[in-house]
Amino acid sequence: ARTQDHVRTAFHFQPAKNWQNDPNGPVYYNGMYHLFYQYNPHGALWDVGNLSWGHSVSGDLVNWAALGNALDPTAPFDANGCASGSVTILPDGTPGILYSGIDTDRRQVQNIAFPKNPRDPLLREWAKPAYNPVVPLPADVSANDFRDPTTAWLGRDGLWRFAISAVADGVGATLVYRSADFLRWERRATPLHASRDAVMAECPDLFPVATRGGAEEGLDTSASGKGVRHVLKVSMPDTLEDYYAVGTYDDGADTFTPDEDGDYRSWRRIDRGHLYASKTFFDARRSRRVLWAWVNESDSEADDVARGWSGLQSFPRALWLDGGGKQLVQWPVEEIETLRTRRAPPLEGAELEPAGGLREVTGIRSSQADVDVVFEIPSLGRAEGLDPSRLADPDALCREKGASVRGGVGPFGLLVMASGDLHEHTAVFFRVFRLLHEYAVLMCTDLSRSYTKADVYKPTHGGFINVDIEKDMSISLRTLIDHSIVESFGGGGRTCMTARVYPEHVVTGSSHLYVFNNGSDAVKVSKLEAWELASASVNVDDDGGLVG
Ligand code: DQQ
Repeated sequence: ARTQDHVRTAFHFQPAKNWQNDPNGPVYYNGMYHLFYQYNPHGALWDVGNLSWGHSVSGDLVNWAALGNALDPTAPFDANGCASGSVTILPDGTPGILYSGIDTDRRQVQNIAFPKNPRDPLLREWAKPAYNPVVPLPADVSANDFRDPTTAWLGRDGLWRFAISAVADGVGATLVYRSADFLRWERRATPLHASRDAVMAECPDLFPVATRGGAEEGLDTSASGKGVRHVLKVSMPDTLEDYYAVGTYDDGADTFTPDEDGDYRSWRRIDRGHLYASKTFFDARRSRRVLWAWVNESDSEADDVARGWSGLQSFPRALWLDGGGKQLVQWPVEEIETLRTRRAPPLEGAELEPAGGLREVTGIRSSQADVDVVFEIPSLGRAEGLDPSRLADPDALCREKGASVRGGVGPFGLLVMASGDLHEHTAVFFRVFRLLHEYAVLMCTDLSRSYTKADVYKPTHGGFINVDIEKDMSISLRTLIDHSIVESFGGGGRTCMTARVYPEHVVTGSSHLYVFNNGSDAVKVSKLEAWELASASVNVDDDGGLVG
């Protein structure tokens, strides 16, 4: 039976126990989805010297069966850790792992691995050829700053490329290597992208997106030509945030040119909350690009050790380029609907009165739920004014104007993982501001009342949503609630916000779900679908025990 661990999730990917971080080598192969991940098989804390690649398979991206580790730090070229990397399907159908090893001299080098038995549909065992590393540490790159090779792609010249994070001669860069046979690689003279802004832009990901009017389809990593743009994404270790830019990839020079100027940190965010080291793959079964990302803990290491595990993966998201061609849109993969059990009685048409409107969403276990709600606003007349300079820091604005601070249009939204007395609750809400000639829609996740436990990191997440509020006069919100993680998708997935919560009321009672309105105008709930989600089978063996 599931241990009474109130932090453990019901439908997010996590190993049965121990530490996990980055998603590695996600791939759809032979009718099954594989997820590898940075794994410490010996405990609940990160220990780079003991990093293995954990490995699970799934038929639906929701239920997962744990397999043995795919890579362990056993060879001279990875003795001090098997760090992050990717999987590429070669023309003959063989999957190849490209990963960073920390070798016996603690240098970061790039290695290759192939399935020991290519006929094993589960790809349980992987062989690491003795000729590794296939890319040793270059002379101008520091030993600690050369890692995270991407899935490789083919240029129109039929040559392979992969991108990799490096600091070369003091410049944070994303380098490109090229090969005819996937074994012998040569570095391109110029980086894919370089910036003095970043000391080390980790976990790069370069992928194509379709430009046809916000087409939701995904493209194979090697796609190029008409109707294709590219996205370069990087992870910045100092702020633990993922950034991306839409731009043009030139497969002649192997360069990426972002549409919008500026250094990495001025790029757009994959998620305005707590999410890092994201990696996408092309899901050929459903022709979609799917994103995984690591969501670490906000509580103390002591708590993690006591629980025996640390780290979640975000729920897999399909992602595509929005109609305007400027930003990505992300949405939970539709397979999540297979977990929907009870549905809350409809609240459509409910009016939330101003200054304290509150309606409970009943009839479901709201600690594992999927909520899809649309708020309709009657008028923008009372929208608070905002100095345009404040657009630069939505987090600060959300901190300053939390869910309990009365507003004009908003705050309105959801209270999730709430105790019956509201002593603990996490607010996910919107506030509409009037600028000089237009309006801005701010989305916040306010954790200040999420849990009463002291000495725990309680950030406030904020982000503006790129929607035309004057045209729509409504704002949509989809929120996945799963015990200690709350993932929100505002504006149809234009602004995403992931939060970790550790409420204590769950020990003695159940959680509650509300819609609320602290604005000066009434707000109407024009749509609300709230489903209880069943627990998925995630890395548990058939008798429901948790396998290590
Ligand atoms: N985590 C891995 C590195 C990567 C970092 C090691 C990002 O390869 O750069 O666990 O979280």
